[in-house]
Amino acid sequence: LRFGRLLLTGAAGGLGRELRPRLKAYCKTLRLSDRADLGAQQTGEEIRLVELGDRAAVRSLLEGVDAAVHLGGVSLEGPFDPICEANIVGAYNLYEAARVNGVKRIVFASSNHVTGFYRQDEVISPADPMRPDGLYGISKAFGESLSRFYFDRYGIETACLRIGSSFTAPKDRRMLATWMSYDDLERLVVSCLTAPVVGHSVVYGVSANRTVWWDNTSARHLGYVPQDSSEPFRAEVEARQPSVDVNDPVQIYQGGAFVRQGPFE
Ligand code: 15L
Repeated sequence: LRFGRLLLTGAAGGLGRELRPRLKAYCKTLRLSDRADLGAQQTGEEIRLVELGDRAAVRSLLEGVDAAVHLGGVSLEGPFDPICEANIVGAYNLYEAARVNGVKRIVFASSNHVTGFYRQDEVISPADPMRPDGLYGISKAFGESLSRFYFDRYGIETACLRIGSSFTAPKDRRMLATWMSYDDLERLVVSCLTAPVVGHSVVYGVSANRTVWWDNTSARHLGYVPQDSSEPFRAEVEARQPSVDVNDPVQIYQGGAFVRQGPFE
């Protein structure tokens, strides 16, 4: 047990549900928040139904918290207003709440869609300029900039996780490169919570796959060593998706299907 109280936002989402039981091992109390139903409160849990756009509610959500894992928000490409409310206003509310309540470390779920307009034949690193592939990616880019400011100005440490595709298994050829197992997700989040120094770091959330688009060398101080790989799924994925259309933007760019969505007005 390293923490008295940890906060997990977005606890009802796909990754929140995975991390909920896993993070309990690292804290006395796990505070869980979401706008959606979180089910029954288990021993060692505190459940809070909170809209990230509600500044006062988010402020009290971070009271008495040692560190936060911020997964909350819209997780897909879509119209601007909901993304703005949850991901842009919501991220601001969260960092202001961290500042006011003295929370010193945040693990922020960013996304590979911050750099989704790089090509699948390029290997990039967190040092490369952002190339968001839509409004969702732009909102995550905002979160990365915001957290950098809160580190430079107020000393609040953040690890920005540019999560690839964290599902039970890779679903298509793209995910052979972008896949991160749930066990590696846990390893990454725990590394970021427990590393002696995080500062402001950006790391791609990906397993040790054979096909590599992202170079995490600059984040080695976090101590994240992925143990899983998409390789055992390759034969099955390639059989299901036998050919790749090299002229299709979905197969040209790292962001996949996200790159050709919208406009929404
Ligand atoms: C994301 O950011 C989404 O939240 C997730 O549902 C996946 O689509 C993932 O990216 C991906 O790029 O595969």
